[in-house]
Amino acid sequence: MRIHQNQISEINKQKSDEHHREFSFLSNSLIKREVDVSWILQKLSDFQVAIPSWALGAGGTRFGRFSYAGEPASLEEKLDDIGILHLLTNAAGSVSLHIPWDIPEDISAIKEIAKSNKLLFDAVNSNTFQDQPDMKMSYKFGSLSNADAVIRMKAIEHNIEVVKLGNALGSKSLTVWLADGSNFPGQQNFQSALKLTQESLQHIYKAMPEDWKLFIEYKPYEPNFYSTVIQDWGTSFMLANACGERAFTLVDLGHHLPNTNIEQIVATLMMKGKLGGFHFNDSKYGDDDLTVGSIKPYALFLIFNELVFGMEKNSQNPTPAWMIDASHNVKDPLEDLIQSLEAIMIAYAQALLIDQNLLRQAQQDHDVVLCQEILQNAYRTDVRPLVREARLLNNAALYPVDAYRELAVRRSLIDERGTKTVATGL
Ligand SMILES: [Mn+2]
Repeated sequence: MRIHQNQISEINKQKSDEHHREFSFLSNSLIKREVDVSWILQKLSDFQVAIPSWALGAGGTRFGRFSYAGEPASLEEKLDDIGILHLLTNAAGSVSLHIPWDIPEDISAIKEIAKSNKLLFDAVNSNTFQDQPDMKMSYKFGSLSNADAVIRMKAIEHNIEVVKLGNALGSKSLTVWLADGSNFPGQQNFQSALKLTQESLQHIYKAMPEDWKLFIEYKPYEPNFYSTVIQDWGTSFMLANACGERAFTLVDLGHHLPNTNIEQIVATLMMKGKLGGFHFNDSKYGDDDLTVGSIKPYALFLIFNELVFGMEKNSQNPTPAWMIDASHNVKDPLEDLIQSLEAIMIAYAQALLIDQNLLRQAQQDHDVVLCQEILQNAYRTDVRPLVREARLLNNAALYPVDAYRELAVRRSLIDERGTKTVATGL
C-alpha cells in the first residue's frame, strides 16, 4: 500500500480556498503582532518526530490486547506505514527501531525501503525488560543492575549488539530504558544496584562508535512497584555524567509522578547541555501512553516553551531526538499517530509565538500578570492554519486525518494484510 503525492494534492484542492482564507486572516493578525510568520513556517517544516517500530500495531495492557485489522506483520510493512504517515504529515521522517522486536534481516533491503519512504533511522532501543524465548537466563531480577555478573554481561552484550545493528542502518544513538528495580522493601540494595547500573552503562558507552550518543531514560515506577533503579531525571543525569559527554538524559512525558513540573526539568537539563532525547505521549494518572495533547495540552505547551527557549539559547545542548512513545489500545494506530503529530506541531507553533524578549522584560519587571498574559495569548491563538500551511508548503495533507480516511488507507491495508495480523511489540 503506497499513497502518492498527487492523490494528496487532489484532496487538498477541495479545501484550499477555506484554508487560504483562514491562513491569511491568521498571518495578517500575527504580522500586526510583529511575529515572523515565515520563520515559524520554516521551523514547523523542519520539525521531524521519530515513529517507533512498535507503534504501528495496537498496544495492549497487562489485562489484554485487542488487535487492529491490517496491522503490519513485518519491519518492511512498518516502514511502509511510517512512509504513509510522513507523506500525509511531513512530520514523521524517521523510525526508531526496537530490538529484538524488529531485527532487520537484510540490512541493505531495509535501508532501501526506508529510503524509498524518505525515512531516516533515529535512535535504536534495546530491550532487557523481558526475556526472549532462546534465553538461558532471566532478567526477572534485573538486567544492567543484576547482582549476577553473568546476567549483567548478557544485558551489556545485548546493548552492544543493538548498537552494531543500528550502526549498519545509519542510526547514531542508543536509548536505554531499564525496568530494573524492586517490588518490595528490602528486596534490593539501592546502592549496589545503582553502582552496577553505572558500571554497565559505562561499559556500553565505551563500546559505542565515537559519533554515537547514549540516551538514558528514567521512570519512577512500573513494572516494579517499590523502586526503580533509574527513577528520576537526577539519577539519569548523574549516570550520564558518569559515562561521558555523549551520554544524555531522555525525558519521557509519561515517566513522572502526577503533577511533576516537567517543563522545569527540561529547562534544567538543557541549561546543563544534557537533554538528549524526548518521548511524547499524554497521561491522566501514570504512564498511560495516551495520544499526545489529548489530556493536558497546556502542560505540553509550557514544556514546548522551555524546549523552544533551550533550542534557541542553549548551544551547549544538542537538538533532542524526538519520538512518539504511545500505545494505541482502541484507535487506529495510524490515526492516533496523526493526532499526536498534530498536537506536537500545535504546541510547538504556539510556543514559537511567544515573544521571548518581552517575556524576559516582564520577568525582570516582576510583572507577573503580564508574564501570564504573554504565555496565554500565545496558547490561545488558534495556530492550526499555520500548521496546515507548513504541511501544504511540503506537499503534505492540509487535513491528514480526513485525507487518510478519504484515501481509505486502513481498508487497503486490511485488503492487503488481512484482519488477523499482529504487529510485534507489547
Ligand atoms: Mn519512552
